[in-house]
Amino acid sequence: MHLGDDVLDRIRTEGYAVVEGFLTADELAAAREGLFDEFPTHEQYFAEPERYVHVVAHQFAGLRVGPFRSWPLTRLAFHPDLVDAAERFCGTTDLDLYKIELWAKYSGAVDYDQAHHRDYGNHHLLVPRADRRWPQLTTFILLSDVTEHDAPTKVIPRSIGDDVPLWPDRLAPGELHEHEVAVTGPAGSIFLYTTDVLHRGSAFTGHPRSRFALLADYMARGNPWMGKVSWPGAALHPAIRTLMVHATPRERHLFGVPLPGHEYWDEQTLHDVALRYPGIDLTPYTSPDTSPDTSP
Ligand SMILES: O=C(O)CCC(=O)C(=O)O
Repeated sequence: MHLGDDVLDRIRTEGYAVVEGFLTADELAAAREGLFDEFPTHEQYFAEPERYVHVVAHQFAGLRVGPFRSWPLTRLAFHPDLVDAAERFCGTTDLDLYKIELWAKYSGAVDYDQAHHRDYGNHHLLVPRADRRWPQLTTFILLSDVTEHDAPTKVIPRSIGDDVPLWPDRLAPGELHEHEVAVTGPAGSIFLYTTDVLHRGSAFTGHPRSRFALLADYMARGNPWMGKVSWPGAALHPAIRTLMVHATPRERHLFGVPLPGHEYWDEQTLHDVALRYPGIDLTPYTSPDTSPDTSP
């Protein structure tokens, strides 16, 4: 679903937006299939929780960095409507997809409750600018229905949160709970927010319950004081091979691969990259004039 300017305006004014029906039913079904290559389904987990203690050993045990084995799951992180929204929000097509994660939570074994915090704490070496220059757009694509009982993210609108000093990046447990809004919605919804916005993970309030989400975070490329994951550091992972073979030049560029027309591409690199990633179509990189415009 196209994310209109009204959605971007809400992110700018309130710090976040929740949009239902972002994914089509087919996109959601295909992604959920891939999700359950990585994590047990609700039914599998609750039938044998003792078999899956590793995914609930602590709050973050159900968090996995992408890309993933499943291409339909991985490609949600650069869904064309998400990339389009991120380009408009960050004011450039020269974007860095700086983190992809999958997060599975299951009720019962672990307390997912958190204090309110701002994500820039571990997405940024410094602090975000108050004038919102160099924004980081962070997102959760819900892969299961999330009600009040399903450990929804809770967010503090900017109208309240902006009065709280940027540092420290987190509040005391319980602080500002009276102002928080629960991010609920059916599977296929998207929650978008920025790294200077107060929010927190919350506990399940029912049992047995589960929550699944794919997280994808964007910023303008070339700002090394911000970021989180190193794609070159993950390059030996088989899922990176799948990504390199299936992605378009535009999609590869979100991970840092030079566009067609870049001086990196010459006879030697075309030959050796083809050896590294059998099946990759490098034809676009042989024709310099196909390079998309990346000006702001
Ligand atoms: O999982 C959530 O709902 C939010 C978690 C969160 O904010 C965090 O771990 O930084």
